[in-house]
Amino acid sequence: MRDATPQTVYLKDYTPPDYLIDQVELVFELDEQRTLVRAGLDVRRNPDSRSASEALTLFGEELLLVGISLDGQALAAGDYTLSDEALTIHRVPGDRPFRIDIENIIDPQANTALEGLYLSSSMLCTQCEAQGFRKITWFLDRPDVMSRFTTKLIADKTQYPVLLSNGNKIGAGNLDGGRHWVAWQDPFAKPCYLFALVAGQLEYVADEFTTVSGRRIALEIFVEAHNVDKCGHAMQSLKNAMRWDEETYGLEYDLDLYMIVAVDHFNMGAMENKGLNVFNTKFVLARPDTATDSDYEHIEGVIGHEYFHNWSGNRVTCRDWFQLSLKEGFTVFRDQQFSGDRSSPAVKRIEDVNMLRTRQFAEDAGPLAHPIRPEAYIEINNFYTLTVYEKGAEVVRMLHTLLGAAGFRQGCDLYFKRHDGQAVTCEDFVKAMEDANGVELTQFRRWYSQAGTPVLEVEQAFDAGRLTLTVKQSCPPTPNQPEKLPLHVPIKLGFLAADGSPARFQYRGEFCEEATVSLTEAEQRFVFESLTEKPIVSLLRGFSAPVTLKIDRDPEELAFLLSYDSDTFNRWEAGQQLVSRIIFGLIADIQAGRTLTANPVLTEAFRAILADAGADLSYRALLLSLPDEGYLGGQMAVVDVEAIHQAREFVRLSLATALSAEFQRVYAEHHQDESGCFDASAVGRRRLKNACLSYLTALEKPDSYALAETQFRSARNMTDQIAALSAVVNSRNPTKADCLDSFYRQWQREALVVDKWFTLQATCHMPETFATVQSLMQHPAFDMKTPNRVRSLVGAFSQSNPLHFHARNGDGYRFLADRVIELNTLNPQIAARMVGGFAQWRRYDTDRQALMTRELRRIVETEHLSKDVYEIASKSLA
Ligand code: B3K
Ligand code: ZN
Repeated sequence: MRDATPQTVYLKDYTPPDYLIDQVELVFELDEQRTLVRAGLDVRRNPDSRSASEALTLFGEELLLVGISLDGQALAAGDYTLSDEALTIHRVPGDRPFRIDIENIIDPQANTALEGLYLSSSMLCTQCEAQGFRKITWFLDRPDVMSRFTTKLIADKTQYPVLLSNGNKIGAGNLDGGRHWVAWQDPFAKPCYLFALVAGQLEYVADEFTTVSGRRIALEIFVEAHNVDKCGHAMQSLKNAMRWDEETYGLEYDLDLYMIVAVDHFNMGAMENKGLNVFNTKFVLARPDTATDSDYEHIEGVIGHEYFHNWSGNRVTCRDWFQLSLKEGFTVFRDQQFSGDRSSPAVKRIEDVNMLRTRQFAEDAGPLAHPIRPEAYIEINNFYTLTVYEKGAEVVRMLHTLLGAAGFRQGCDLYFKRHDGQAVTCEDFVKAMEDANGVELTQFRRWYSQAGTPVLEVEQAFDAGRLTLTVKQSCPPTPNQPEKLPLHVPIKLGFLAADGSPARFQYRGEFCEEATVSLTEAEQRFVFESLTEKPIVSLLRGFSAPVTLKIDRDPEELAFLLSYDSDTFNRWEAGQQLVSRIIFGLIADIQAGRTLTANPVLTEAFRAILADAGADLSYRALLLSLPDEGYLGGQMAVVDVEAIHQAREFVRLSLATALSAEFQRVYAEHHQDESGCFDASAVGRRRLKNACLSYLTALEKPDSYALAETQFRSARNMTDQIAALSAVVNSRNPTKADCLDSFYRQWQREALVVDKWFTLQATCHMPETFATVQSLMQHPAFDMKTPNRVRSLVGAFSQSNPLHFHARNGDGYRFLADRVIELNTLNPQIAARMVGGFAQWRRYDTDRQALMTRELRRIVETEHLSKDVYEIASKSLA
């Protein structure tokens, strides 16, 4: 049990800060176990304060106080009160600015939560978002307090030759005892969550970027010496992002220096600290032989994301943490646009929607559902969710769809101009969109406050050249929101003629081939005229809204759309619907004990895809992909993990059997060594070929074993090597143990590749997987203090291996609960993420429900439970 019930924070309770801190002068005497922090704060009463109190309360946790003074006068013990979470000075001047000086000690080595100042390998680094600065010193740790920071770092020169902080370097020098100092100044006022420092033995790769107005910006990427050869792609990605933001949003970089530091121990992907991004190594390091094509894309995406935050997040920041989606949803939308422009917009959109529907829709349908602007939290770190990020991005995308690219850009221009240097709200963002476009978005605002995934049910009627679509919208109840109001939903649509060509139609008097209609009522009719024949409708093109679409279609109609829809998203979607429908039929057969038979409509559709010589090979690989087991489970009233797996494997095997010659031909046609080549066609060839390999593996035949083993042994790039190893591991290939062993020996010094080795085994569908996972926990390379490693084994098993995690005997559940309890004391944020594996317990049969809730209760009853774990576990049970 927790020691005390943790408090809930509510959006409705927001009040402006009573004090502001204009300037901060920080001095750090850095040491692994005993870092001394001196903070000088220039404080004044906030003219907008609503309180009459004379006290000043600063947040602080896990700090050892050395001394405190007000305007140079040391305070006595009776002048202030110290608690576990705050320092309150009873009386401070209300009528004039004053100065607070604090001295305190922190222990970075003991900090395994990786929040505040901590040790990663041998370097010191910080993570302050959301509320980590209070673990460095006492402060008004809230995003609406923005200050100018000056930071002086003092450390041993041999152990910490590189000393970095935000902004520009303003001085450096040597001190006695082998120590040195470096001072930094950030000219931009910022909330303390954007503060950062890094100290260590780091090498760096340098480049430069000339901005549109001709300013030269120094770019530096800092890594440990053995990683210097893996920074090229990150640097190029940074330059691409800088140019793209100028061209697409007219936004230019503002400091003279942009630094990125890659660290091994990091709770999430990366952090946008002003001028000094700190990154998980996973999103920086890449070399063709160590990183896959997807890794290359993710690196570019995350580098872009953090860079784009410089405007959407840093120059204009959030008033409070309930507004998180203001910066995250918007910035995810920006990074999605960027990645689409850099590769294939069609493929990028499908990948994003696939993830949203598989994972965010599940969150929206479960006990942790919340609106993109939540109304209450216990631990804000638990709200860095798929809903706030990915659904948040969909909401911004809908504004883009409704206002058009030009209108959206005008709205953004106004938003940045109006709010530069301010801490604002989601409301301010929508208001800027309205004002810049002269439109009214009252109903649209409900997307910010209403949780849950809306369902659209569509019926069609055709008569004398006129098609009527009747659309009903509803939204299932979510925690604390039993009733839902109709939302403003943009529906992009088009029609196909019998020969597959686009059918022209008239909508509201205008002739067109595609239209975006606005659904605003609970039930609404849309009429389309001047059609020469009854068309096939293509609805929700590009996935124009984050909703579940229900429309009656037979398999032939889906196959038709899969062949002809000109909308790349809907073409892929038709294939997914077709396969899903067949899989659900097979699941019913399995549950009723009937024999399974292959579906000829699907075989012929896949034959056509394999025969197609279309240019975008990555897209073709996606057309061949089967819906994820998690996505299929999300559509079942009671998830039957075994039947889903069996049915999906049956489809894979039947397709492989019926089309083995085609799969072999396409494989051979595209299998060539193009290591180091990352243009769209080389990446596409690898994707398509490896998709074929995966089907051929299902045949469990000596020649497919040989094909996988040969590719594994001869591969010179990680994409091909890991795809082949996956084929070997997910089959009865006799060389499995040997391949796994040789892969480990080859890559044991590359942490990120070793992570892949763990993940591959944790997500394997073969029967021995759980025993393997248990023995991997004892592997010398496994470490509970390294989040990437925990995610690669514990996270991968519990979140990406439904078949084995949900094993009937409950072993998987007990395993996860044990890990959560272990992590709770080491790293609450990571522990809370892992509890997520239980959140969907209501979706399973009663036996599994009982097993999962037992483990959740065991977690809730653990002594010294962190706020993070308590919130997720108790809300999951509620
Ligand atoms: N803003 C950070 C996330 C911080 C998470 C704190 N628990 C990374 C990002 O979204 O860019
Ligand atoms: Zn972000």
